[in-house]
Amino acid sequence: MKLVIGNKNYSTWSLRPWLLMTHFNVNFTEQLESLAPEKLSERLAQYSDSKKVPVLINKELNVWDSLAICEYVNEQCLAGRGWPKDPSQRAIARSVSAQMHSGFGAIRNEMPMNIRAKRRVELSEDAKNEINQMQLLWHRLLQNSGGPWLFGEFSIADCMYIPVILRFETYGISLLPSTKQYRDAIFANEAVKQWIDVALQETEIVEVDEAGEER
Ligand SMILES: N[C@@H](CCC(=O)N[C@@H](CS)C(=O)NCC(=O)O)C(=O)O
Repeated sequence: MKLVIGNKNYSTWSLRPWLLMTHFNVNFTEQLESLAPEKLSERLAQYSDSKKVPVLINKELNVWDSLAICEYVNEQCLAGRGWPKDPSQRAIARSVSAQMHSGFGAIRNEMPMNIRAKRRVELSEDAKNEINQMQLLWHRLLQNSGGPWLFGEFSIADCMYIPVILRFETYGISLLPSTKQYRDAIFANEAVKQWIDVALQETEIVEVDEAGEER
């Protein structure tokens, strides 16, 4: 299996399935497509009509969209271990994952992932509200599960939210005590460390993802 991803410094969507596959030791190779604007659509169109990464290629099958890839990997390689065992918890895990997938637009727009940078941005009220809403969501889930992951064991739900913690790090967002513990679990995770190590070595600059002032 091959996972086509974008630049590790910037590509939150790529990070999600990559983390799932790396954390659970799925056997895969990766191919990096630069997100620089030169011929971007043409380059990405070779993998999927969506012209987006990530794309998972398994023989004749191409699966695009980060959440669909996570679901496919969960079924094909993890025998369901990607989601909580309990059906109710699984339904909630799917709900919060879908919530991240289709929501929190202000966070996404105003705070692009930029792992190697430390920046200050002027946030809108919408973004501030989303940050509070998200931290409250994490707080409730962690209280209910006992941590260290949102549903106790590492799951696809964590893969959806870990990129946000990396954004919070870049833009110096202050964390609730419970989300600090979540942050620490994330930074101690071997798969996360591997991704960050490579992201920090990347030198390519993708202008659209550079936001804010140095801090
Ligand atoms: N909903 C898609 C979004 C993927 C996405 O937007 N990927 C970005 C990179 S992080 C991309 O390919 N951008 C290229 C472009 O928009 O031209 C997913 O979950 O995979």
